[in-house]
Amino acid sequence: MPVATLLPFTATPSRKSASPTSFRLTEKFILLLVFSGFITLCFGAIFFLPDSSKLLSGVRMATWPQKSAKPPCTPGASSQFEMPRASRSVSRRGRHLATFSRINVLLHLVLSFTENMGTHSNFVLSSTPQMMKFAWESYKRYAWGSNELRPVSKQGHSSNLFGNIQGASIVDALDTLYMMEMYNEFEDATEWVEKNLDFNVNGEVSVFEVNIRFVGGLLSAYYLSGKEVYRRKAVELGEKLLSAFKTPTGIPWALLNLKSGVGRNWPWASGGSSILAEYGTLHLEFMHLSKLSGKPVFAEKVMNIRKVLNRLDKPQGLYPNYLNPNSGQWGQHHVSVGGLGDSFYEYLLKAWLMSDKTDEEGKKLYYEALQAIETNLIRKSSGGLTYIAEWKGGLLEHKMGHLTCFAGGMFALGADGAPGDKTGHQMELAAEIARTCHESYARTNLKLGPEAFRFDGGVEAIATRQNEKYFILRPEVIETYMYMWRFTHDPKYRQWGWEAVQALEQHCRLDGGYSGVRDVYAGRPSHDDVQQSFFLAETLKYLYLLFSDDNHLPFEHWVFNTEAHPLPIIRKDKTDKSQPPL
Ligand code: DMJ
Repeated sequence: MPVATLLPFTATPSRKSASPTSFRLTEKFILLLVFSGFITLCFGAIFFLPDSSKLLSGVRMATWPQKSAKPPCTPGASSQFEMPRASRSVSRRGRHLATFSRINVLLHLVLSFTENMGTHSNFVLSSTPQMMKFAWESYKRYAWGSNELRPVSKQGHSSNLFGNIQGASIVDALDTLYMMEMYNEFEDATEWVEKNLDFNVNGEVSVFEVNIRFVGGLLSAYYLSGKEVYRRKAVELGEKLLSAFKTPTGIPWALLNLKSGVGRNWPWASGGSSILAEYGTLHLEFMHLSKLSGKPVFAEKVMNIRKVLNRLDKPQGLYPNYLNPNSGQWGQHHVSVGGLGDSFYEYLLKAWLMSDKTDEEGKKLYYEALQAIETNLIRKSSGGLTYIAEWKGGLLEHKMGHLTCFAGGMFALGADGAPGDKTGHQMELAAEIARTCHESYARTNLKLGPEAFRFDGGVEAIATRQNEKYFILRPEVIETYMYMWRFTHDPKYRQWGWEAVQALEQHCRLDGGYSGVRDVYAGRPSHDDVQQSFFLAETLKYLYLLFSDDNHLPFEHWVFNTEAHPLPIIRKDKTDKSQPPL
């Protein structure tokens, strides 16, 4: 029986979602949009009308087909979403016409928005699949089978994270395609996975990245579609990753050669250490691998990580980012809720939720860690912005990463179970973090968030170092908006998501796909030429969920891994024979 029939993809249909009418933008916001539409229209007309008015209609109609949430199911029908001929000719006509394409996308957004003001959330909801279609079709046209797309040079791209495994964007996108009802594209992806996804390759991979993107993506695709190939591939890859745990403590290596089974750590990591956010972000996927394979070994490996951590003293109750897998001792005392630490905390909370709230140890560890973070790391700026600093041997660095912005969503997700009547307090903290992260976007020229922003030297929520000003299509801020929307239904979170959609369309969308930008404070974007696989897995999925009904992938049935791949809650009901003993 297909697994999907066992798992509610949506919750009880009777549950009312936030109605579109509950979303009322301020008049100021509407006026601003109408005004920007007018300016855009004038700008486009001045520069481009002499070329051809047909070009305008070609780009508009083909790029943003109206009301086409569900793609036709006939083979080859996806061609209606291909870049139109007009648009391809645009790509050959240099910088001005590339600008033209972006301007017209924005123009269409503005005009469509004003036409659809009454059903704004529905409009944005139907826009995000169009963004996904464009990202997917671009990847398919220029980089099919590669790990990622280079949208400027229009070719494939592979970072060293995946060794010689191919197709990261395909596997990362599977569940987003499925939930957006892009079934033709999902079938293309399935065919590629069946024929080409190969883990018997000689190359060194990041255990963490391969786990969250490939194992997580395959597991979700299996649970959503019920296709056996995804279960088989997830277990096959999980078995290969087991070699990473061959260390004296069982704390896994960061890097693993999939062919030889030899592991090692990042050369830059303090004292040859493994990284908290890497070895601490295997739990959800490995528990599901045990469930789906009937082999307890996966669960045993991740439960052992807990045991090792439980034996160690924590400075001020905090978890340092570095742990030596040979000695079992902490490395440098650097603590962060952003890079190097982030998803370890997320997985403590989600381990408890995914276990149907039976994993009491996960719960206890999460709320204790959160208390230590609040005491030692969370501060308020003189301008009233709450932020999460980094801790280096007892000294605070007043910097917050874009990665850290996921914490708003995590605090909100965990607020309900908070001990000692702290639910309200944790929701307030979550809202404060969301506000600060929104400010980090609002205080830039491009209205996209920098990689890291600071609260010192007279600035607040602004990047001051050149190497922290980039934006690589990361999802964390939108992820937090999505959780905040689901738990509060405060319309500002959808407004903020809409602002992000506009900025992405205006500055990141090129005629060859979506690209990150090098400096969010620059007058004009300089593109980094990478469409990250997590843009399809996370950024677009969280945007879609932000504007969806709450009963779409409801939290009472699903937990998202750190790459936004939904995994079902493992029910404690012992009569469920599909659950092997762990
Ligand atoms: C994703 O791969 C995951 O969210 C991970 O936990 C860290 N960040 C990237 C996207 O920013």
